[in-house]
This record gives sequence, C-alpha cells and structure tokens, in this order.
Amino acid sequence: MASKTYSERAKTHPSPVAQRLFELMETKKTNLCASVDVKTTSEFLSLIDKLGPYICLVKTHIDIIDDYSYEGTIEPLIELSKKHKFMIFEDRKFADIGNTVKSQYSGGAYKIAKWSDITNAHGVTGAGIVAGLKEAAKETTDEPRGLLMLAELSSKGSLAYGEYTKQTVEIAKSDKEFVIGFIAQKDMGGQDEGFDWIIMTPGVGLDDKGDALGQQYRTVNEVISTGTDIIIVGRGLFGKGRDPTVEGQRYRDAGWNAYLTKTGQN
Ligand code: S5P
Repeated sequence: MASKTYSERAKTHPSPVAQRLFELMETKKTNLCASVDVKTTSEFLSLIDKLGPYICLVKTHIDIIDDYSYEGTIEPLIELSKKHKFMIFEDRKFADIGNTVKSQYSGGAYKIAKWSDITNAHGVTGAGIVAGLKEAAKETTDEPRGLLMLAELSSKGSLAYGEYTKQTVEIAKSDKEFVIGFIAQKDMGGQDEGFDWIIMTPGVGLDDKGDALGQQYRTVNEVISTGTDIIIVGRGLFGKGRDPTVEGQRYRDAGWNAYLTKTGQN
C-alpha cells in the first residue's frame, strides 16, 4: 500500500507545527531540511538566503556562531523564513532533567523557545525532559512548538539502538501534541496506536560515504525508502566548495522524487 501524502497527514495531525510543516512541504514541493553549520552570522544568513527556495526547514546549531546576537542573527533569520517560507529547527539535543532543560530552552543567551519552531531532545533522562520542555514553550510564547526525540543517530558506534531506541519511542508517547516525531534512520512505527510521527533523517549525502569523525551517509532514496519524511543535509549542500544553489535543487529534486515514488504519485 502506498504511504499517505504530506497533505493528507497535514489534515489529521494533532500538532499545529506538524500541520504547518506538511502544508508548506506540499506547497513548495520539498522535503529538504538544510543543516547550516557555519561559524559567522554573515555566512549563515547568506547560505540560508541561497537555499531558501529549496527547503522546508532550516536546522541550526546556534551555539556554533561566533558573532551571535538576537538582533543580528535571529531577527534576519526570521525575516528569511518569511521571505522563503521555511520553518526553523534548533538542533539543541537537550539531555538533562526536566527542570534544567526548561531553563535551557527558554533562557540563557539563546532563548531557543522564543524563535525556533522545532527542537530536539535525547531520551536518556526519561519522560521529564518532554514535560520540562513543554512547560518552557508554554511560558515563553503563544506560538506552537514541536519536539523531536533522538531515537537513532547516524554516527559510527552510536549507542542509540535496540532497547534504548524502543524506550525513547515510549517516551515520545507521553505527549501526542508536543512530540511530533523523531530524529532516526527509519520508520519508528506507532501508526497502529494512532501516532503519525515525522521522521527526520541526518547523515544524508549523495557524493560522500562519511567523514573522518564518524559521520556516515546514506543516499536520499535509501532513507526515504526506509521511512524518512524529511532529509537533513549539511555539507552535501555547501561543503568542499559546492554550490548551494545547484545542490539545493539537486537534493530537493531527489527527495521529492523519492517521496512521489513512495506515495505512488509517479
Ligand atoms: O544522528 C544524527 C543526528 C543529527 S541531528 N546525526 C547528525 O549528523 N545530526 C546533525 O545533522 C549534526 O549535528 C549535523 O548538524 C547534521 C549533519 O551534517 P552533515 O554536514 O554531516 O550533513
């Protein structure tokens, strides 16, 4: 049986963040998330402006940027998100007790809950992490926020597999509206119990097999065929002198064609 389309899923998803994301994916015909791990605000904004037309989501590591400021970095990022119509995902990988992540998500230098539609968390500390992050979101903004749990990782030797992955999926069940899905390498199930989790997959590259620090890449067709909804691509788009405009289009087309095949639309 063909998988459901993004627009079908937009209609029934309990999370307003997921609904909006699915709708914009269908409108822009893209399931590409750009991971923009660069060091300066000017590189960051210029790269996002080039990739903007091809992506549904920008994934940030805001703590990598040397000259970060809310006014200089985040305000222009929000402008670009309106110009190109994409959403924002700060890849913060929270991993502490509920009370601590609550402060980390809403406060400090970055105030992530204020500007990022989506963030993510490890399951290692238990379900309190979901509750803590949700409280922070509610206390910070009226805008909807969504959380991804890190169920699996792309790197060599990762300890997130088997029972750990299973228990992370159990934690995700604790909040059907706030937890919108997983960072994972494949489908995490849940459909039988009424969950419609979004699977976002990093470690995607069409030209390289990995890097010298344990990253492992799979192709776009491979990941979409095993359950990925959104492909996360970083250096494949701009590393090694690549042209982000050319590669943005290439990964967007590869991701969209794989999706059309999976949903029986081509
Ligand atoms: O399992 C993971 C989870 C994440 S979020 N493996 C990953 O590589 N990531 C992130 O995806 C990582 O932090 C980086 O920002 C991005 C991959 O970048 P690339 O340049 O290797 O495509």
